[in-house]
Amino acid sequence: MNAPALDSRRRFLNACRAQPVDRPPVWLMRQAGRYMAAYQKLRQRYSFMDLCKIPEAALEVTMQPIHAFGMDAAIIFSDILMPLEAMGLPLQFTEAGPRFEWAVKDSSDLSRLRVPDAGKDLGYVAQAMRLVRKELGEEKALLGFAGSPMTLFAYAAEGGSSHHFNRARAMMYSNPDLVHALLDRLTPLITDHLLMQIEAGADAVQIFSSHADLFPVEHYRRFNLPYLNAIVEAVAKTGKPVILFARGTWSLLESMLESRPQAVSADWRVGLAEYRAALPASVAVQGNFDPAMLFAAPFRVREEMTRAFNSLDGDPHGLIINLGHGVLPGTPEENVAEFVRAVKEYPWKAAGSRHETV
Ligand code: 1CP
Repeated sequence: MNAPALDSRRRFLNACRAQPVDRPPVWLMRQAGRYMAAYQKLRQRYSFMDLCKIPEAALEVTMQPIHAFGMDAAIIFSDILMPLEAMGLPLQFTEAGPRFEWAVKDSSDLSRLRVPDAGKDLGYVAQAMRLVRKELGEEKALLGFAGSPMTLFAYAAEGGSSHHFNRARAMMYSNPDLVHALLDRLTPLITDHLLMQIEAGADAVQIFSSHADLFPVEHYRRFNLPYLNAIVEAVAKTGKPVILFARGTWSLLESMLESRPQAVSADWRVGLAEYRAALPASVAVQGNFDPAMLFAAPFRVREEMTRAFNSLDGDPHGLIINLGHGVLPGTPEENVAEFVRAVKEYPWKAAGSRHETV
């Protein structure tokens, strides 16, 4: 017997809490953005920063993929780097990625940073969130997000985007006190930013430890874990689920679980069935298809996804379907449509309780 159909919001929240669902919810990291023609069109009129800071523009971009593809959840259009800009690091988004006017290199740079007020300096995110909440209605889920302390530190130390974050990695050895001092400044701001988004209507939040795989696990434990734990603990008091993303998920899994997220967002290197077997039954897994898969023909996308769902015995429990990282620029929109349809049309098993791993 099939479980009664749920609305997207209930389905998403049940999935985060590993409670019964009719099918897993589906959304994609970076579901709004450069691969969409509608986004490109808006970008001719607005800079990326304007799209983030003008609430009506952020509303429009946030809704574009929902209208086009019908995901179960929307994610507010913004960027993890906005809190750094609010701290006084002027930010530009160039063809080569984000660039700050200056980088944090020593303690005198640290003293140049402002102590922002999330409500005031990032208030445009909350305003956009309220607009999206209204437009989405009661039946779709809305996600807020932030970068993890270590991720924001890495961008601040590097002065922008980087392949290997060599300067950030070096600083962890050469000046750990400075790193901790910056993390101490970032943590309350990230916490307030997430709490503000929840107050403005987010049903859940995702924290991105995007480049965690570049750092030794020991450094994740020293320079991310305690700060992340404080953030997750503060969010937990609101009762809203936290989804924790880290690239390099499999090697970080034990440490990630120590932060007690409701869901772990996994990259694509290890299969969903392995994650399900490795995670406690109360923790959901989100993911984890290779973004490059979306460059194959639609029938291959469907085939790959069906194979992965079969490997889970069609059991939808504790599962949020997503990519293992963001949608890549140049991805055919038709394949994003197929990705969402493949989840909706798969013959999922009736809701039951997830098997305990032994
Ligand atoms: O139009 C443009 O050229 C801007 C491209 C763009 C977009 C669409 C950037 C610059 N950021 C975003 C939006 C964005 N960024 C969202 C929006 C909501 C959605 O997912 O639909 C989110 C959640 C992010 C998060 C983000 N920004 C992360 C974490 C996720 C990840 O990819 O690991 C990171 C690392 C960033 C930094 C950033 N901002 C922009 C780019 C291209 C990058 C990453 C790459 C780099 O370091 O060069």
